[in-house]
Amino acid sequence: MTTRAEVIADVTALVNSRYGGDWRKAFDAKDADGDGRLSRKEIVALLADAMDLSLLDRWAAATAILREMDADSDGCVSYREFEAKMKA
Ligand SMILES: [Ca+2]
Repeated sequence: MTTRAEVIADVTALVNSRYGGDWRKAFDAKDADGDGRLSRKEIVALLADAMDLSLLDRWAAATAILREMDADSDGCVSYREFEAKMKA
């Protein structure tokens, strides 16, 4: 199992190393369809870059992230939701 702290630590490391610490840039890069929200599939792609996990574990972690971050329950994570949780 992947803990929330591990996910945040690894995603933060990715944002720092690849996007110069710019969360907005990282979010936009992973928002593949450009709708301003990260879908489960887009979150899985983000985790694939950030962490060395099996596909199954990536999906489980993405589901946990959605459950926690998706404040308005639209099935996606908005930048506001993403930033609020990740940078907390
Ligand atoms: Ca999207």
